[in-house]
Amino acid sequence: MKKLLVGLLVGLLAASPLAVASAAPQAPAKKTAVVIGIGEYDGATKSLPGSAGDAAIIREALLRNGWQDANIKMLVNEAATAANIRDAVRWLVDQSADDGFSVFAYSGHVKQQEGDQDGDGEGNDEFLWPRDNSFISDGELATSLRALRGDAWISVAGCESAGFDDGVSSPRRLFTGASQEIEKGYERPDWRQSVYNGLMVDEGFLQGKGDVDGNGAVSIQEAFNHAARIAPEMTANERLGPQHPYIAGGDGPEWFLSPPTPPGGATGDDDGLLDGVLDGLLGGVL
Ligand SMILES: [Ca+2]
Ligand SMILES: [Ca+2]
Ligand SMILES: [Ca+2]
Repeated sequence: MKKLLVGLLVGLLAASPLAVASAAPQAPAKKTAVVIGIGEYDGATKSLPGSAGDAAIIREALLRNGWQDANIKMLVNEAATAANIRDAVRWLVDQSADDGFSVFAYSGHVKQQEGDQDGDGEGNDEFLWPRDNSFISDGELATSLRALRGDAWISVAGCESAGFDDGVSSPRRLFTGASQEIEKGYERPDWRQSVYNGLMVDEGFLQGKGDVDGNGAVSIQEAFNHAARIAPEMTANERLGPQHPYIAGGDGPEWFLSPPTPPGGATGDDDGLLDGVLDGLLGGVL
């Protein structure tokens, strides 16, 4: 049975490009990302030792989980102007698809101001702090991110991170952040990373320390829980108080950057074989 299937598929695929398209029941989901890390600013704005490092480890985690380099837009330091950030968010929304997975990750300063500057009814507004010191409000960012189609993971590493979840989190949009809206977020200069991303992405994902259930795959929630457990005690003695990472949205118990192989393996049944063969062949052809 298995040999017959393979032979049939190879015949179909060789026939014509049209046959390839119609023979594929599901193309691999499109995965796109915007990763922003701002440690060096124009003017007198204080440098941050961890933001560029945050961007690098997030990129590494995405690459290890099937994101293509060409589909990860990196805006680090010099490149992270307000105009470029707005362009990148627009690009992310344009690229998003109902069956796709988008990631928006920010690491940098956050500005908080009273007085409902962006007119969304909040007493306090938070702003992304681009390297050219031209701020982007939480209201503007939330409006853009709410237009994302498909699944999305939004991650903010900064002070008052949770303040950016203004209707962003939803069943298909998982929002995580370094701190509650009334808290600061901290850096680990010795790691060249923030506390939050150092724990969540470097330790949680890349070093595998988040894999609490031991199934060999680290879910976003597992990596987050690793950070949420350790960050408050790591920052307990900070003058402005500890940080407690924030999470909201995302239907179901666990989200994976790339889903783990189901028990029994991908070749455990004929359906699995079919998908595996098609993915493999199409990967080579396209
Ligand atoms: Ca606002
Ligand atoms: Ca807000
Ligand atoms: Ca796991």
